Amino acid sequence: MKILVTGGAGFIGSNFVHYVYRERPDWQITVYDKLTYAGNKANIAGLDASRVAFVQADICDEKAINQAVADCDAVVHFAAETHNDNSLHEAWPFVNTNLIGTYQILEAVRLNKKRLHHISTDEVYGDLELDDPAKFTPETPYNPSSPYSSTKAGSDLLVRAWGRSFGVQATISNCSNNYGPYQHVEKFIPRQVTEILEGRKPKLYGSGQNVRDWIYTEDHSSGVLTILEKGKIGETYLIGAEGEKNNKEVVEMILELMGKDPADYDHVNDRPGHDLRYAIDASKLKSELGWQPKYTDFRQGLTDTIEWYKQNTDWWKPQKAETEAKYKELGR
Ligand code: NAD
Ligand code: TDX
Repeated sequence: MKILVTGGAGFIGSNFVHYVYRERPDWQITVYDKLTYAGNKANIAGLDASRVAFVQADICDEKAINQAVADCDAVVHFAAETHNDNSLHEAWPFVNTNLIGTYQILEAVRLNKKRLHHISTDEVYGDLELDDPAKFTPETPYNPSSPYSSTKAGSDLLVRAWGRSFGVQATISNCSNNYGPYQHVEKFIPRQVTEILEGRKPKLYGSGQNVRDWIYTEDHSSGVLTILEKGKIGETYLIGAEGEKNNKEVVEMILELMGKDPADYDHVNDRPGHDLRYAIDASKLKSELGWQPKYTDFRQGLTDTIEWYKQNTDWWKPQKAETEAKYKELGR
């Protein structure tokens, strides 16, 4: 088996590469990544070059993606612009990569008759009220809020249409908020941990009542591998680990685990259009494909993640000042 992993030098993509490298020792992996500000070759350093190849290219580059797809058995498509705050500031890279890039991948898998697994997000479903007993299911209507989530929703719809109209052999997964090693410091948990490590206070948007459904990234990887191997073509699976927490609780837990006063954080400007709550019902993936998350102790996962950022300052320091300068411009 030879897989092409787009966005394999980013946070979730690189964790997936490490996972497959370990779990499927006879597979060949090609990482295809443009290395935007969010991509880092160091994320996949130390892997045997006879098993893991790297191509630096853009998924919007028709010729390059076609060549790479022709040379593999299956594509796992992680590459995307992924940060909501950036999408509110400048939407074009999101429209370009998430929509046009996914279109180019669909055309390449159609021409070369390859299997595709498309990675998406729970944000395509919009948000839930805090007291809503319902969670997102594969039947929930799409209702995205931000330029980021609307372009991810559009990419999912392209995949569905290419499946129905052209017989492209594709599956889709929509996962909840990931955390773990190699996550860019622009995202919520790494931002707070590294703010504390640099001697500043965590920054909570608005009241902090917004709920995210946290999953340790290795559980996302095992879900994706399960769908790639056992998923039914044309189906959508939701991946989540029943990890609902509001942002205030998470900030307080980070402070406590780092030996600080849990009340010692700043309230900053809220994100415009800020989704209130996400929650995933992953029962289809569990009952039909037998998947189960392993890392469901959030406190332990957070402890390990904090430790990783403490041990890997060389990895995150180069991104930190520029990221905070961008936030300063946005008043967040
Ligand atoms: P990330 O921003 O950390 O990494 C994205 C990667 O894609 C980077 O390596 C970047 O260089 C690459 N990339 C961006 N544009 C590209 C292009 N035009 N051509 C080639 N490569 C390009 O993202 P992430 O958080 O790891 O997310 C990966 C995927 O998972 C995305 O599709 C995202 O929508 C989805 N997802 C993320 C989460 C989450 O919590 N982070 C949750 C659910 C789904
Ligand atoms: O400094 C912050 N303070 C804060 O309160 C930051 C950066 C965020 N937040 C809040 C906003 C959200 O409610 O924390 C929550 C999580 O924020 P992000 O890490 O930006 O994630 P989110 O917007 O929920 O989207 C994430 O999950 C779904 C990923 O970035 C997406 O790529 C994924 O699709």
